[in-house]
Amino acid sequence: MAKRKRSTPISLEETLPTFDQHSKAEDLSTDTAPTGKTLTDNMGHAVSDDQNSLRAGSRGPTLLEDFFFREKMTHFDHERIPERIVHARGTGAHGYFRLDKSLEAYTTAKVLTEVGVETPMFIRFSTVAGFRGSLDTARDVRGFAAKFYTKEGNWDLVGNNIPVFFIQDAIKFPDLVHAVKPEPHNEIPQAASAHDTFYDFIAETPESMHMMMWVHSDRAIPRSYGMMEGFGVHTFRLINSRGESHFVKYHFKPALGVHSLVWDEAQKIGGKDPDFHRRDLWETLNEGGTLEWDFGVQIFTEAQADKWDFDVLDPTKIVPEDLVPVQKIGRVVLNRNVDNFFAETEQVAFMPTNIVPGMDFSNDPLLQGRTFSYLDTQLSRLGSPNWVEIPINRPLAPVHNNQRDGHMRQTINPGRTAYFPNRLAGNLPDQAGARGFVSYPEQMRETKRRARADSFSDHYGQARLFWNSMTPVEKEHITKSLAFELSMCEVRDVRLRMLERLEHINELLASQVAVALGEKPRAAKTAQPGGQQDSAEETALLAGATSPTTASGKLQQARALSQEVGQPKLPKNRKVAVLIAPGVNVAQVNAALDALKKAGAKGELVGTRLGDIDGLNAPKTLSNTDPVLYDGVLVPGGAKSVQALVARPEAHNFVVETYRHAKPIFAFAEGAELLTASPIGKALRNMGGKPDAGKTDGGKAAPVQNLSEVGNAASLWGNPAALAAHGIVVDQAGKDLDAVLDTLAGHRYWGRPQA
Ligand code: HDE
Repeated sequence: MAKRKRSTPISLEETLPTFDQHSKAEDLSTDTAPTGKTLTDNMGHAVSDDQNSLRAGSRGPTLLEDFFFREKMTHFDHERIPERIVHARGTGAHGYFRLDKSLEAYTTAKVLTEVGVETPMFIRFSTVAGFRGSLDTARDVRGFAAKFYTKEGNWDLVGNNIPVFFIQDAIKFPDLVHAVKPEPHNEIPQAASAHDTFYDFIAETPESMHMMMWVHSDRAIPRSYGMMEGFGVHTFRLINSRGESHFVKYHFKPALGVHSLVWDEAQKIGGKDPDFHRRDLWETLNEGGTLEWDFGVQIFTEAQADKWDFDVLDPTKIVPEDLVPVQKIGRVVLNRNVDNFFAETEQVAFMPTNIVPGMDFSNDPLLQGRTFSYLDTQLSRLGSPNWVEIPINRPLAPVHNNQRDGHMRQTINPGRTAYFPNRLAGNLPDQAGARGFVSYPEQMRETKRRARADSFSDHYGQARLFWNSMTPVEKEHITKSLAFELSMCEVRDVRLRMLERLEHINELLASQVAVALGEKPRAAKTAQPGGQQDSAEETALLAGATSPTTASGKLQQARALSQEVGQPKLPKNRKVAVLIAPGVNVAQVNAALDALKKAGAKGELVGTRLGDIDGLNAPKTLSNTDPVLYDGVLVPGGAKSVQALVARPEAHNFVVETYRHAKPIFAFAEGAELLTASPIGKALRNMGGKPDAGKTDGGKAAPVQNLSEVGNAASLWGNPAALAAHGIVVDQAGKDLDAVLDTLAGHRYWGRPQA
């Protein structure tokens, strides 16, 4: 990659031979400092001793003249900048967008019309409520903020992984955020909406009910950033060369499909590895992998929108894909980690006002408010109007204007004119006229007033559409999530007001939550909720629960809302724990690791101790990692190894938790002994059709003497197909790696018998 000199920026001419996916990396390289050999201070003076401050005698006081000490300490004292008021916790990566299909009929924006061009991008993912150091796996909306460094200037699509929002008008945003953030008197709870002030506000804000359905669905606890959808949320405009406007909604569809954690996992991961999502992104890219999305648009005319029974300017509404399909127009690829988290990820600043010619805003009142807030917030967070010069924020397109000075100005503008018009400098830089950004000349004839349109008043119709579109298991997860969060509200009145709201969405939903909260349900028939565990009875009951919709384009169900239906399912970017101890069948382990790697998945060795075990290198131990951090567990054969695992409660925990969280379990040869010896042994034998064959039960493992001959494991080998149907592969020969990969691709096996 060639280093670009900042004095020769990309020109505005049509031929831009150097504009490709590497252009931003080259631009950043001009500010990337190499590690030097000699330690210096910030003025370039070589430092003789960095271990001792200058003292009057070796036991005397430190001297004020120690300019090196003072410089170092002063810099340290000022290392922090204010964290983002929302979306403080996040991480990002570099990549590019390649356009495959031109939108020339709708826009003049080059980024959406020049097929084959790879526009450099930076994407930052985030949670909303937690502080900068909070856990990744909180139940929350995820920010999906994308910066496209286009030839025509930066385009920021500052979106979320949920296509609607809590409120309809930006003026309510400070209230929403105050309500969800830790309560002001005691600063509790961190990164959690499960508290009184949030639901006090939400219960008084019925427009949030559609969003409530999304944030209580599994979408709010993604498995990884690469398994999330991204949405521009608002309706935007595209303007073509004839000056015609079309409405557009933007979508990022993950190549791996949308997949999630389960709530019990998400909570435990918060303690075991609060950097879970950040680490996953970092490791995937570091190991040469990518995160990819199809980039798509829903395009429709104002006339079309006028016929629907919801308002496309209302950000609490989607445009169902059944009404306007998403056209995939290109690919987004993240392929490179940052070099420095602070310089890039912390200092990156997004603004919905960063749009390019050929695009425009709509009158969505939430979007309109955002057009003010982001510049304002960058000024306080980054401290100067010159934040635009920070390498991660500066555009690849050249910048020429008469803005000058201010804190930390980097650019050196020669010449005596800093105004326009300027005959002294030939009126340069000159205005671009029609080639520049021109606002869409929308006709306006309205009365000025503080009011919301009647077309914004249906708050439940699309919440019901979402609810109806869920599979039974997804419905159950929504009821459980609501029951969990509301049960954390200490004020009963808050809980009761929320139940009232939920009744407007679906009676059974509200009733199931009511039962869990110890309140009287409205529905005649309810099921006992199974706590954290899915309950077959509750799932069955909810299967039939639907409500008539409104504001839904007359649809009763909509496509692409359920994440259990129609999503790609691949083993790629999945991680399997491989439990090993001395005596493990090394050939089986190596074959499994190879097969996983070839499929883009990863096997991680979890040993009874760290490091070398029979020539295998275990980077993790049963004690320093946890089943919630993996997508499945593999217990290879090897009598001695399995014997050692059977003696370790943590190994049993791997099997039990993986079972409870509905994830794949693989046992090769004697490895099946760990399954039968664990507390799920009985359930597995029942599943395998040999209820009485096992010798052990309920965690009371009998000492295993000669595993290669004995066969508690044999009790599972009788009917492997029955187990396979539940995502459990017991393979006596230890060779069926295709079965492992297929099962891993299935991700979750809901409805396992309770154990
Ligand atoms: Fe934001 N939002 N927001 N927001 N938002 C910020 O800007 C704001 C909204 C979103 O990774 C802040 O730089 C208002 C919707 C993302 O750096 C702030 C309103 C959507 C990020 C701000 C909204 C978003 C932010 C805080 C109501 C999805 C993280 C720090 C009108 C479409 C960007 C910052 C990053 C960040 C204001 C609502 C997405 C304060 C006033 C709707 C992804 O300016």
